[in-house]
Amino acid sequence: MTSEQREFKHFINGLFVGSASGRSFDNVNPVDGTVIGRIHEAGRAEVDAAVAAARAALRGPWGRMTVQQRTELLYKVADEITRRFDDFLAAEVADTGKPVSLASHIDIPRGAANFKVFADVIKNVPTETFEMATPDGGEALNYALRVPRGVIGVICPWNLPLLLMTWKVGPALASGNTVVVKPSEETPATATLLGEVMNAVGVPPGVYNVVHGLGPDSAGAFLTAHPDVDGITFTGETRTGEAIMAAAAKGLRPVSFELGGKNAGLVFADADFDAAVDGVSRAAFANCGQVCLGTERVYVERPIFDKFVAALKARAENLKPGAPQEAGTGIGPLISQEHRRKVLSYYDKARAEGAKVVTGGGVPDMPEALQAGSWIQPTIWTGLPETASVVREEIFGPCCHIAPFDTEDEVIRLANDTPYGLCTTLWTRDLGRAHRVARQIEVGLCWINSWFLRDLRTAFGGSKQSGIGREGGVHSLEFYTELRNVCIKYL
Ligand code: NAD
Ligand code: 6OD
Repeated sequence: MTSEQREFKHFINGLFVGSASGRSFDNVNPVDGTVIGRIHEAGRAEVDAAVAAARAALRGPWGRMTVQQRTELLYKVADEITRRFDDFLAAEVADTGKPVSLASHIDIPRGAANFKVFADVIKNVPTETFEMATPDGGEALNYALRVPRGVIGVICPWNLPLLLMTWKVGPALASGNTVVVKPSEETPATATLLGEVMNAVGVPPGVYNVVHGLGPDSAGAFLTAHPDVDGITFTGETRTGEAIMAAAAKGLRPVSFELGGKNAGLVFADADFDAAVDGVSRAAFANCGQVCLGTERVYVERPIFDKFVAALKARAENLKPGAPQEAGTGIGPLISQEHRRKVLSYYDKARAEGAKVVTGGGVPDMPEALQAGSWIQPTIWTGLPETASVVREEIFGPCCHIAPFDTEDEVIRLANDTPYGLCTTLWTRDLGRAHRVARQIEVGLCWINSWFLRDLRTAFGGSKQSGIGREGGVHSLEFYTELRNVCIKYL
């Protein structure tokens, strides 16, 4: 990537534009702490311009396209992401520091797939039709038209930047909306690159817009409070969701929220032991623990508790921290020094609250060239009460607390004792138990003998404070479209 490409401008109405205020901030590589770019910070002027462009595009050629024409364009978007796979990979890895092996298998392919999946969904979704009798003895036909909601504000986090952004932009555009995306301030690159893709394949100007900046008093807040935004879809922290919901209340704009979690992994003594260790290890440590679906609370049935703790410890200690491109790198850095300070504060709290530190608990020794990166050790604790802060609060780092349990009822109660409700993983060979427990766990997603395995046509979202609404397959259309009832009287 050239140095010029690492000046991140906004993408508004098909053009890359800087901020009128001249304000910008650093783009930092979490691997070694170097500044690798400048990010323009949008003020109200840029947000206004992006929303105006999105509104105009709705009324322009985009709004007049047939579903067939729109979906053909989205297929081209997916193909162009795939053609520029290496550019997207380099951009994502530079921003996040995640291992190339991870980004090349998950983030970039899913970024492309999200456009194809939702193009197919929108082509195949039926709407209802009813014939009705009329009071004068005649008949009328009622049918539903599925229409786009309008201009959608898309606010994204930094942990899976392209994947989570396209997970929203894909269905939004497939449904005929236009979007203004506010990527995380930590990860501007792939959203910007997607602007080039949109232009290359002929998506009309104004359909896809990007404004960079921070949250409060910056691009995020300006966008979510903008009166001409018709709906807001957001992935991020629960507390940020509260602020966005307050902003959306003015003008009664609907929201779709994917929020935080404190997910439990339940390991029964009859589980396939190696599969459970492997699954919990991935759920706790993949992407350096920065996955909303990750497991930070593990409950293991007492007869296999000690053996499980030892096996997970071995897995954690086997994860080699290293540069993203190095073969054998098992874990990357956290996204930033600021996030590392937060995670390390929980490592301190765990000790202060009396945890036994099974492994980790600090910062790894790194070669000199990488010492300014935000590296952290995968960490396992045992011995804490359920009231401890690291057992209750989302940390979003490569860490988990493991506690023993004795009965099915007990572990269901423990798993549900949280204000969050995103997901659970359940490890057992007993099919009856699997169904029984899945029914009683208060979450949006329950994995049995697996993790992060999902058909994109299925519903995704969280219960309780982990989200509002569901996205995925046709479920996304509940937010991105409205049904207009048309009633025509036969004459
Ligand atoms: P965050 O809430 O700090 O930031 C997310 C986005 O919101 C960023 O773009 C940020 O600039 C913006 N923002 C912040 N304050 C805002 C405001 N007042 N108004 C408008 N926009 C604002 O989250 P993060 O740190 O980027 O991501 C980590 C969090 O995201 C974790 O809590 C994690 O669980 C959650 N997450 C959830 C899911 C899910 O599917 N449920 C997926 C990924 C991440
Ligand atoms: O796979 C998905 O569609 C999805 N929304 C994953 C979320 C991961 C959270 O970090």
